[in-house]
Amino acid sequence: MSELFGLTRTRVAMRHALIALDGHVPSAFPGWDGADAYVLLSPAIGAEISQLLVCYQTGGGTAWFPAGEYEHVIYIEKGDCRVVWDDGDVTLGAGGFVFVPSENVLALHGSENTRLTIFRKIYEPVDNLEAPPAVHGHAADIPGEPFLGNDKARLQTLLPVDSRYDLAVNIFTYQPGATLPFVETHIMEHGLLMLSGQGVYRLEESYYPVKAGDAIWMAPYCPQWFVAMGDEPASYLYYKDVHRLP
Ligand code: UGY
Ligand code: MN
Repeated sequence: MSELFGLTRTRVAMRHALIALDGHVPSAFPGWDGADAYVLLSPAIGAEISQLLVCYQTGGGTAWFPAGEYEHVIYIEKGDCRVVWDDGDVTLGAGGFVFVPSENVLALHGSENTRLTIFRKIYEPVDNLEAPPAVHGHAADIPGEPFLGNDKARLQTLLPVDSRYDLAVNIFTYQPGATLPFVETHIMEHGLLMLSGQGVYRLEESYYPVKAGDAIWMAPYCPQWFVAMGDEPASYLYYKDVHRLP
């Protein structure tokens, strides 16, 4: 229907955006092979960070990033990927994640039909604080903590809670009917990917039906709220900038 009548749930506003699957268009980057990149968020929309969805083609392929001021967090949604950087190497399956510090050449060798999300951010150093080391793990090994006491809304914190890291990447899982307990308004920015289920996201003054596959951008101070709806839990992966003075 969307092709016929020009309809989409995608909405791009000044301080938030909802990017639905039906509008995705791939970018081609030099040296990438067998991997389609969808740049869902970037400074071009007003965000501080970039959020890329990478889908590997038949036979698999390679995505890569040159060394520089950018740090990366990679989360494997489906399939598997060997992640190689200057002095590290890890093979991750679905639910696996890795943080790779800035100043590393990064190569992502994915197998056929692998889908992964990358958060790409300029690292913010702090005087007398050493740079954060690489870290990897699996979401299944990280317990979901009740959010503000609500065991129907659980938060998994993938990266160490350690002020050397200037970003957090979390997974929030809600049972049907569970909500963010209040409308949050905060200085931190979010880039978000709906991993499963569905619900309604409030972004500023608008309420959007959202479902697995959708990406969302919330600029700093974007009022935000969520309710999970339907028969299954809803979960989303999101980025947040942390541990740095304004
Ligand atoms: O960490 C957060 O700010 C989170 N509670 N925000 C959100 O889920 N929109
Ligand atoms: Mn928030």
